[in-house]
Amino acid sequence: MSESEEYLFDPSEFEMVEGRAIDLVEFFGEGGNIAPPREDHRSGYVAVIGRPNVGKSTFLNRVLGQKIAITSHKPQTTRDQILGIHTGENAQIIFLDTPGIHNPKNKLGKRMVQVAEDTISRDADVVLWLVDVNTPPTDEDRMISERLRILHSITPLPLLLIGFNKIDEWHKSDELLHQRAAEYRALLEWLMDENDDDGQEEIPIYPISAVSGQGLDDLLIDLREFLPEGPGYYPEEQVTNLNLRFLVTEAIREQALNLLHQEVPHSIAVGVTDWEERDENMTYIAATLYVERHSQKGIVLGQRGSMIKQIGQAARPQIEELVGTKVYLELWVKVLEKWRAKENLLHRMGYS
Ligand SMILES: Nc1nc2c(ncn2[C@@H]2O[C@H](COP(=O)(O)OP(=O)(O)OP(=O)(O)O)[C@@H](O)[C@H]2O)c(=O)[nH]1
Ligand SMILES: [Mg+2]
Repeated sequence: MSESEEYLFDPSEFEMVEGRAIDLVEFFGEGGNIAPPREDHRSGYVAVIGRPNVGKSTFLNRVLGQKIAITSHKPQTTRDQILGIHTGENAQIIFLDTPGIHNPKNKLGKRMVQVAEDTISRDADVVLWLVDVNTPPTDEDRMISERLRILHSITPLPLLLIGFNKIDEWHKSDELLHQRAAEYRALLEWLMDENDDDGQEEIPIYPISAVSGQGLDDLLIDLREFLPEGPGYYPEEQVTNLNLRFLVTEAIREQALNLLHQEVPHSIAVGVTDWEERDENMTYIAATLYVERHSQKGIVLGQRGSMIKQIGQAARPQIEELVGTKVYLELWVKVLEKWRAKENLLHRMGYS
């Protein structure tokens, strides 16, 4: 065993929980079974953007009725574009969850913001800008408005809507809600410029709760109307295009975010290093958590391996649900000096 690598999580110490198997065909689709074009069928891409922690990934999971994206009360959880497919009677709405737009401090942060901006200007038919209704616009919201203005000056933005998320926590009057709407609309005055042919007359605002589900049905009805006519792009049973290995690494990262504090979870990248189907009902998975410094390695391991053990235990039920079998999980920790600042290491970690 190399010095920078330690094996510390012995799965045999844990009793196996019964895997709550999901139907993989339902999850990933059989492929090829694309719905034929129907009259009045609509389809397209909705980019879900906003500053970190406003609830974009929670929104995606809620709308899909399945957990695809990891979530956390800590900011900067999502690092990639996460595609989720919502297929209804007469529409297929493809949601693109994005990393929170923030002022980046390293190459990983820059890459995350780039992913969000590319999703807006390259992939989206509609942009849903989620904000936290309970907070007046923050510096980050103002920065997003400025970034949107710049993107719009290069390529006209698709239709932009605002989602007032976390409405379940709003206990103030309707009048104050209107005031809040005016505060956010004011950030987009430049888009409502009547001299701009590519501008918008109004910015629709949807009060929603990704946690309680409030307002989501109405939003979905309107989103459908805003999309162009077209066939479903994905088989109707398919929920995402993400591969299982990626989802497994994310499940581990989610628990690291839950259990670790400050900069440590943000310094972690997870890679699957081994994957074997041992038998019909048992999959062996080994994964490595990469950290940036030796001190962080100690924290992730915890006293006599107690922390990495906890991360593994917490991640395993979700992984078993994803894989559909019981899972034998081995976790390792490795130092990859300042990987978030180095292009080649970002690439190696799958962030390129
Ligand atoms: N009360 C309430 N909390 C919410 C709602 N939506 C999300 N949250 C919480 O807000 C926190 C952040 O949620 P995420 O979905 O991870 O936020 P995000 O916008 O994807 O964050 P990043 O990936 O970091 O950009 C979590 O603690 C969620 O439980 C909501 O509608 N109501
Ligand atoms: Mg997220």
